[in-house]
Amino acid sequence: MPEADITLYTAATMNGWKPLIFLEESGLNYSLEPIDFSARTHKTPAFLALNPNGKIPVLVDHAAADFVVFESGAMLWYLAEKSGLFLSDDPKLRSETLQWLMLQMGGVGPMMGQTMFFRRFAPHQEEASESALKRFTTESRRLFEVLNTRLHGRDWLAGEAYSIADMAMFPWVRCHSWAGVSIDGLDALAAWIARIDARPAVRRALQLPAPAPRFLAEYDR
Ligand SMILES: N[C@@H](CCC(=O)N[C@@H](CS)C(=O)NCC(=O)O)C(=O)O
Repeated sequence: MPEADITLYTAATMNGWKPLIFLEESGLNYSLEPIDFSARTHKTPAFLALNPNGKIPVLVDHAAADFVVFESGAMLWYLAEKSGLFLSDDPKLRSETLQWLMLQMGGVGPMMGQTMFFRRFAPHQEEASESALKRFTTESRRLFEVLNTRLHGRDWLAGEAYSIADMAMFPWVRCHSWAGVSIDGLDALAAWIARIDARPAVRRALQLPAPAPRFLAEYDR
C-alpha cells in the first residue's frame, strides 16, 4: 500500500490545480504524480483504466480500497465529504455551494476553455475561429459579470465561508488575461481573486506540479 492516503495525478492547468488547492488547504495526506502531456501518459491504457476520458486530474484514494475519482468537480465534492471540510452540512448551504460548483463545471470552465483554445491555439486567420472566439469571449465575460454581481457585498460564492465552489472557480477566473477576457469594472470579482490568491495554501498549490507548462508562461499577466 502506498505511504500516502491519496495519489493525485495532475498537471499545472486550471482543472489540475483545483484538487491541489483542496489538498493543500485541508492538509490531507497525498502524493503527487505529475502528468506530462507531451509524453501522452494520460492516453495510455494504464491511465485510461483510471479515467476512460483520458484527462487529468485523477485521484486514487488508497484509504478507501483504491477508489478512483475523475472529473475535478466530483473530486472536490468527494474530498469535501471525505474530510468534512469546505462543504456545509446544512442542506440549503450545501445546495448553494453545489450550484456555484456546477456553474463552474458547466459554464465558466467550458466557456473559458474554448476561449483559450480559439485565442491561443486555433488558426486565427480562419473566419470560423474569429466568430467562435467572439462568441466564447463574450459568454465568458457575461459569466464573469454574473460572478461579480454575486460577489457584491460578500467574500465567497456560497454562504459565508470559503468552499469548494471558490476553489473550483478561482483557477479559471484568475487566468482571465491569458484568455483575453477582461475583468475591467468587475471590482468585486477582482477583490475575490486577490482574496484567494493571498491564501498560503493556494500559493503552494499554484506552484505544483513544477515546472509549469510553457504555454502558461503568460498566465500571470
Ligand atoms: N471536465 C474535466 C476536464 C478535464 C480536462 O479537460 N483536463 C485537461 C487539463 S485542464 C486535460 O487533461 N487535457 C489534456 C488532454 O485533453 O489531452 C474535469 O473537470 O476534470
